[in-house]
Amino acid sequence: MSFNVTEIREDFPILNQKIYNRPLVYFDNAATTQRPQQVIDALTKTYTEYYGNIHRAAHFLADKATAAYEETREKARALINAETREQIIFTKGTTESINLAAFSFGEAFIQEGDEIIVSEMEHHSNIVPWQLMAGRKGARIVMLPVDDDGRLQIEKLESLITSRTKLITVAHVSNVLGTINPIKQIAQIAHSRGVRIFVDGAQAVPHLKIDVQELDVDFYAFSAHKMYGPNGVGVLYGKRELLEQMPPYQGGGEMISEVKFSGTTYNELPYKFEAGTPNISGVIAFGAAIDYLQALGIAAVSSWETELLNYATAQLIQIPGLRIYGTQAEKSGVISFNVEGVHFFDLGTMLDKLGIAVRTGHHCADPLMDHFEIQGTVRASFAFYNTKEEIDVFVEALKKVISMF
Ligand code: C6P
Repeated sequence: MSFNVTEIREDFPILNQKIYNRPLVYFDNAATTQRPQQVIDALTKTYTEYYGNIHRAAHFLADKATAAYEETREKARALINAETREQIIFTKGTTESINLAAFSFGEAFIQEGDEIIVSEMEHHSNIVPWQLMAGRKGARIVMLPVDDDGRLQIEKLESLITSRTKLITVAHVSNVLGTINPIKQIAQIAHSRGVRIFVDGAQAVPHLKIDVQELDVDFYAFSAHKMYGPNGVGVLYGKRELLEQMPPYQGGGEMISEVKFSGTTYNELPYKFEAGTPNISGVIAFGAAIDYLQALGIAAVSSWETELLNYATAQLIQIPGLRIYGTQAEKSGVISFNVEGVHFFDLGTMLDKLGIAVRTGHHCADPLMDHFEIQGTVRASFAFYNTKEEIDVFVEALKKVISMF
């Protein structure tokens, strides 16, 4: 083990409690992670010491809040190795980042009859905004399929690209299958045909080292609440030449340069895309979450989570009638499964009564459910604060629940 999980868990007060009289086992980290005391303290400190509206006022509190807010922008830039801080746009989460990109990219670059390729394993957040944009612009959505291991059929990508294809959008890591997609390879194929690539990194940034320049992606989106930070904060990264050509997504304060009734000019990047008072304390506390992750080291986090994934998978595949969805080798710490003869919802409810938090249902990925011809799954998803002992408790509980049906 590359780091001390017992010590790490002491930073997460919420983990140290009993649910229905049993120690909490929190395996719903793909939905949202828990926050360390350092993030909670950063939030409290903002409200108790230097809260003021940013970028606007000439007083001490506002100046200090502005500096702390902009410091997080630099931390987010460094985390994903973006070229400049102006390419980091704060949003309220991955969903808003995708809606922003779909709207503004669509306005700038999509014409009637154009095509957008969307992978079959996408979360609804990375499907619906593109459908809305396609509806407005008269464009067409084309699907890139997965195979039965939950692997994207990259070999089909070349033939799906036509002279009308403008963008391909794909998750870096699937929230259902855990599949890690070969983003660099997809970007190379896309760029060789003059197509842009958008990457939904919601399930990747908390678990993998991300370098947007090395991956050579055009856009990258992620959420703070899935990486030990506050909810209501997210990031959209974009290549500067694209962001500069794209019109604002929302109008309001701070995104303008000058407003006249005869016409308005817009602020420079990134403020052009940050209308209104943002989640000031949330962004500042997000900085503390990035510091926390960086101090642990993403490589150490990744390797511990892979150990947990392998440990859990080895035990689960022994259970008769249990099928795991998502079996390709390159996988992050997410296990979706069903057990023959038992409804996923019943499994999840009974596990909850034993103190174990998992997610059940379609995981906001209906097209993927259709691919596997299922209504939903049970999903266990791991974070660096999880332990092998918790996996043992989970597997024992699961066997007990199955035996009751
Ligand atoms: N997936 C899950 O349980 P927001 O809600 O905007 O922070 O993230 C949306 C989103 C986008 N893409 C992927 C790949 C995601 O996993 C999610 C959120 C959660 O799987 C909640 S549905």
